[in-house]
Amino acid sequence: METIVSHGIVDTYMQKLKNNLSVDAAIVGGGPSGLVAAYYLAKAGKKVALFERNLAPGGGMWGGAMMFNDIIIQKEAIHILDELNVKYKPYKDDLFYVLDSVHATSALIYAATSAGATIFNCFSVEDVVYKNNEVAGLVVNWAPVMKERMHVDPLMIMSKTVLEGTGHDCMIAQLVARKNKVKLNTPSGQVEGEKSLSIEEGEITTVENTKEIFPGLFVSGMAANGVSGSFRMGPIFGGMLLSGKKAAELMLESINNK
Ligand code: 48F
Repeated sequence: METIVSHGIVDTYMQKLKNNLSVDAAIVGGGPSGLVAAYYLAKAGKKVALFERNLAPGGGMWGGAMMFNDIIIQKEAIHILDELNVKYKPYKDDLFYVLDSVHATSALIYAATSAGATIFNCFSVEDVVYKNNEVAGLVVNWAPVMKERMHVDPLMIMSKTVLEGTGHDCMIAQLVARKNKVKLNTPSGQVEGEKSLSIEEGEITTVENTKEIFPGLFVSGMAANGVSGSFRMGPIFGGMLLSGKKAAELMLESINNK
């Protein structure tokens, strides 16, 4: 019995990993924007692998605001919740809706994986594969290896498109610009850095700033505003969902043209 259990896990896990060494879309970060992008890309029939360094994907969505575990979504993003079968309650004249953040976060994870995306948790993305002046994949390692700063070499995941969805730090965009001394598709050519909180503007610009910032590298969610120098917005998540959907649409176009 013990041997069967161990064999079952090792055999299927290795098969899953081998199947995802070359993908259409590699997503860094399992926050709401990354999860929604994973859902739409997988639904369109693409091979999608999402890498999340924490044990639980979901990023900043689980905790609501100051651990009051409810979040707000505006009506513009409700169609995404309906499609993903996420429950919500109207609030304030049907312009805003309230969601239980634990239900909503687990629903996004369930929707992405049910559509066929594979999530690798406890994986830290430490670099990108850079070929012919394009981002061509990810360099990954076990998150505890990175945390312990162990000197262990990584593995590579090749991908037609990469999504930077790491949230406030936008660490993938930072390292692509710094290490390769290249200009990103931003006003200064570098990561502009996030501004303080302003909900209305931040929610709009997070969708506007969702784009391809370097050949092969797309950006979504809070990282989109961090890269392009716009505002944070706190515990409202409609922009994150709309950004994930837009990222998937842009990536699909790019994948289909390759
Ligand atoms: O920050 P995060 O939730 O991403 P998001 O989709 O959503 C932002 C909102 O949660 C919130 C907000 C709403 O208005 O402002 O902050 O932009 O999730 C980012 C995920 O990326 C993971 C991190 O653990 C988190 O779950 N992550 C960050 N760096 C890496 C990573 C890395 N190098 N490798 C793997 N995962």
